Amino acid sequence: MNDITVVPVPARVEPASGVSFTFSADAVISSDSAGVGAYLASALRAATEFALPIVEGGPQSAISLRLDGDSGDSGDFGDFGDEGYELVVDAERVVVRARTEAGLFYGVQTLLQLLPAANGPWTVPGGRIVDAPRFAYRGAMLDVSRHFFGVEVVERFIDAISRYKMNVLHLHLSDDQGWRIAIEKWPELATVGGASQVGGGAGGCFSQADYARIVDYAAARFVTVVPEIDMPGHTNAALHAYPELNADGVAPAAYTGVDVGFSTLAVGRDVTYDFIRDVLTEVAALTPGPYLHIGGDEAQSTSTEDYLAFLDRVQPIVGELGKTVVGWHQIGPARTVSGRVAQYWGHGPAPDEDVLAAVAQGDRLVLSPADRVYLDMKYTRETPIGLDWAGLVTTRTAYDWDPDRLIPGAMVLGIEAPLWTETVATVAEIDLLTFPRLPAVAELAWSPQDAREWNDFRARLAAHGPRWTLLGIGFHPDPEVF
Ligand code: TNX
Repeated sequence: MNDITVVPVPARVEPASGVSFTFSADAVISSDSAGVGAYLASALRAATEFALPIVEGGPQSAISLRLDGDSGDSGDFGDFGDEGYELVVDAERVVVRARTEAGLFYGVQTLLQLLPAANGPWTVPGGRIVDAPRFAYRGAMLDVSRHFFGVEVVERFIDAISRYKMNVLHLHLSDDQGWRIAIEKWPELATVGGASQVGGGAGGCFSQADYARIVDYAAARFVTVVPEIDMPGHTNAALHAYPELNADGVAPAAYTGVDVGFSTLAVGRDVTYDFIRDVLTEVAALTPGPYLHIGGDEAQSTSTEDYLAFLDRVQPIVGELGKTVVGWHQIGPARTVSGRVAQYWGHGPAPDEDVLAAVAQGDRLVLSPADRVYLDMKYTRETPIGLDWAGLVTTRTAYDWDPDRLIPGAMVLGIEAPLWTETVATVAEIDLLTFPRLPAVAELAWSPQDAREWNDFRARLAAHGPRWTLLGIGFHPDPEVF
């Protein structure tokens, strides 16, 4: 295990030199988790073409996935926590142990990366890994509003993030350019609000069954979906679908440009809150995870007074639905509610006043500094797509910082890399902006700060290029990495 190229780098690696395990065609798998066992078998069968039957228990198993709360002598990992695992490889077998199925899943991701990308012999280096995440919230966001992407594309994105032990998919489901989740009580959100996107294409909208499929697919990979309904700004698609949500009662035209800050729900009308309650009720019912993201960014067409009054009415609705509020950090000055999470997307050295207001109220933070982890920023001036308002973001820029030193006094729940899609219309374009920066953010969110070092990371990351190619994933050949 001396030269392993696992990303995120595990918290602790103890190589057993001269020891290794090689899968043979008659290897079997036993697992205490049917789901994780099946996931591993299907990944390994695809690569090895071995049968790899799943058998009941038994020490003879070549690969054994055990749910086991006792971490033995793993010391500082206690009982492995909610997501930790231990992976032991000796000459006879591979054993993954964890307290939860999520932990087993992460052990399996590590095991898959220890194997060759393609072609046997299927040898795993001997030794022991004990691993657990630094942050509980490790996410990526996909903006399906500016350009709509269907269920298969979202599932492919979930596959990508979960391979790197990320556990949150934030879906930006509404914005000026399109509404992307069907709401039974307000059907024209889908049919009218969903029929547009940047550049004038057809747009689209998830049915509730589509959304449920995404949630299930994510859950099978231990990914929590965080749905975002942005408000009171970024709402032109809803305002276009329903005139009564506008202060003057007149629906604006559909919007297919890329400006921000021009739309607002009518914060003084009661119907606005009926609308929000109906929408959030249906979205909450479809969402098993604890969070509802209510946006709150760039409400430049709402006065400060109206904005604060609006949030005082909306945030409690989220609580009544049994969910926790997440909002962009502009919600900081609004009176907090229990458990609230503010998502920081500022840039530059001085933390902004709004995020400090959130910290002062005891909100937890998800960090998405735009000049570090915005996946929609260009890598270099030559990157054919992407924006540059927060600067250029190389892989090293995304990787080389310490989340605990960004905002004084912050309680950091985790890290999220957002992919806004004003300039992103195809899967190839998603890939180009996502790889290799997403694995950099994943390691930032998972691995202990003192286990991360750019040159070491760069070398490990470079080994993943051929894996992505085999999976049909394109990437930016960042010259500092490859
Ligand atoms: C700012 S980040 C926005 C988005 C844009 C993004 C483009 C945030 C909360 N608001 O509306 O898509 O910049 O980078």
